[in-house]
Amino acid sequence: MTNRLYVTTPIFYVNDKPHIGHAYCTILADALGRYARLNGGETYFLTGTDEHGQKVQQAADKRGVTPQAHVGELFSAFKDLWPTLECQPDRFIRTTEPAHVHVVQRALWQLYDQGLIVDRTFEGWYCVPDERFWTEKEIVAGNCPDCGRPVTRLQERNWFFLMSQFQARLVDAVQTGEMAIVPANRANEVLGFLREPLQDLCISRPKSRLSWGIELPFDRDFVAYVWFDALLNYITALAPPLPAPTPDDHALTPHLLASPAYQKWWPNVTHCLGKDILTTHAVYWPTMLLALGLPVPRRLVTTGWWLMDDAKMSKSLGNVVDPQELRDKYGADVMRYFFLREMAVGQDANFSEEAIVRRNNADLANDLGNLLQRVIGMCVRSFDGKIPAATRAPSHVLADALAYAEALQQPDATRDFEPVAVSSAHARLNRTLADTMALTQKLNGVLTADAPFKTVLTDREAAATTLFHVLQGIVVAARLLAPVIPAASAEMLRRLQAHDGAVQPGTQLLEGPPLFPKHEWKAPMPGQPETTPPPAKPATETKEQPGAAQATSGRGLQDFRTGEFRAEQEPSDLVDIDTFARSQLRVGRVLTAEAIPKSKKLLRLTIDLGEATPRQILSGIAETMAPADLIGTQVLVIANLPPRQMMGMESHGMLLVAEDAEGKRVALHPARDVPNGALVK
Ligand code: ME8
Repeated sequence: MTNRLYVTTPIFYVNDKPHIGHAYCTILADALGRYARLNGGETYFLTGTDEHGQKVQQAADKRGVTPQAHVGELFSAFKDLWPTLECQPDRFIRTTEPAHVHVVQRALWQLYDQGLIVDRTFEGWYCVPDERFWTEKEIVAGNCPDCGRPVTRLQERNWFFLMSQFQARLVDAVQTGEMAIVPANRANEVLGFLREPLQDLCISRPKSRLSWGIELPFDRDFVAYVWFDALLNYITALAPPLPAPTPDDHALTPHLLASPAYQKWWPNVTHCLGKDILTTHAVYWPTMLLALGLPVPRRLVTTGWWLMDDAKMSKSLGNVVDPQELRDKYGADVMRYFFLREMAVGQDANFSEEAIVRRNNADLANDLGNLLQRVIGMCVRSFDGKIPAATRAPSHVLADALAYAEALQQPDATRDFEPVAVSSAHARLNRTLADTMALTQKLNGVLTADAPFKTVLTDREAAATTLFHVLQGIVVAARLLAPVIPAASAEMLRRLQAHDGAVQPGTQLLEGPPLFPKHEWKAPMPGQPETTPPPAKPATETKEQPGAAQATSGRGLQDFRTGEFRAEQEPSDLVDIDTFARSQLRVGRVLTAEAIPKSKKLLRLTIDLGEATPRQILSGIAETMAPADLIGTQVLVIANLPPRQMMGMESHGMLLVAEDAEGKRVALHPARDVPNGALVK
């Protein structure tokens, strides 16, 4: 794995203010960069604004200002937002910058010289909002297949990029992984698209129709199609500032190849993009590069959509959430954690403030913030606020947590486990976060099992040993979470006075207020019926027994321990072992999980049970478990039930769930990874 990462976001249209879809892309790219640096890499992070084209011109017209004035006022709404969300781009690019305009004009002129841009008269169906032509076959009942709005018949002379010439080469780049597309099912989508003959791409717009764009250097009646212009931003950022092309000097490629920044970063590029702009990035962009004699992008990370009530959040639908408001309410760290934990990269996820509050209260306030607060509190009460020394062998529970912390920090994956360095490098950040938070849960479990607050009265050294290691475990968690919650992580390390990733016995700990205040969920819209707040994960711990909730994971185990479970069994409930053995309970890994349209309860899962093909299993847990919580995890399944029809789909097995204290269903996982298909006995 190379230790360099050039990470980009799409450049955002400045037709309106930023919304959380934009914030998500930028936070994802920023976090990928921070993880790469955590893993010892060097990074370059590019974002910016897409300032030409019809959408922007229309937005300016609507406001009664020139496009120049419009973009000049609006680009800073994006540029200034990112630092407030702890995003640190190395370069913010605007497509109206002269350096970019010159790159685009040079690319156009070079391809024109090479005979790869030619003029043709063309007739087709045009979608005004999307600014693109569609073929007769592509349109759906007179409407744009992309946005669903009506298309108009248009005939005009235009300039075409001979994209079709690069079809075979592009298929090869996708099939061999030369251009990796993440997640892999998106690569299949692109290959499916490429099974049909690739059309040439209209890359000009007559000025009579649209004047707000970059003029074609060889035909002043036209401006460049906004996508041809916008995609080139990714290499403008690596080129030296080039002068406007002239008849004597108008190529692009030689300047790029001579640029040290291009040589350094281009081989390591990762473009983050939404699934709605996959074709432009996976087809137009690599063919443009191939035509220019340049390598295709190394990797495309394709993200899903944030949905509101199962519809895409978008400016045109008017259901957008303002990232600034969220930041003011919850803080950048909580927002970043929510976005990256709740959404499995590539899948859609439902956005709700209720879900933010749930994540904040359960994961950040309880599992992480409370843990820190409690351990420091114990050291203050029993060790003068100093870090105690570990002089004893750790208990089994502690040793298990320490081994887990070690495993998380390894550079390479094993057969059963992906450490943070690997899952984050593959952009599986929801996994990265779930795995890291599992460490905090284990550390909470250690406090419950070792009970240093009790043993300190009878065996001070044992208590000191536990506290030292738990403090050290928190340092590991804080470091591994730093790419996502940078401010809170830095504050944790400050309170623990940790340097170079280690705590030092004898050091004075610093106390402070809770890092993640709990929030109460209130219904958002005035006028809407008040929804009852679901209580946040119950704070079951008491002063005497902190962390009890984690260790006993609900009522079942506690009852079982006390023997009540067995005592309550009626003889008629008993099954003999042979009857039980006829149920095939197996372990499988969830490959995909998604909501089913029109169903509040069901999730559609595909689960690898170690068989030739993964099974489709429908499970009624959509109300209490998010797809991102399940994807990549191992679950328990009854594998020998007859197939069952639900919502017009077949379910080939049943997911085993248990109800929590509030009667909400949660999936069950094996205590550690086992081979897929393993029998539960
Ligand atoms: O497409 N959830 O810009 P854009 C998640 N200028 N992501 C969302 C989203 C949502 N609800 N809504 C939008 C453009 N996005 C071009 C890009 S790049 C050379 C040019 C994402 O401002 C969307 O998927 O319309 C896309 O990736 C990004 O926001 C930019 O959208």
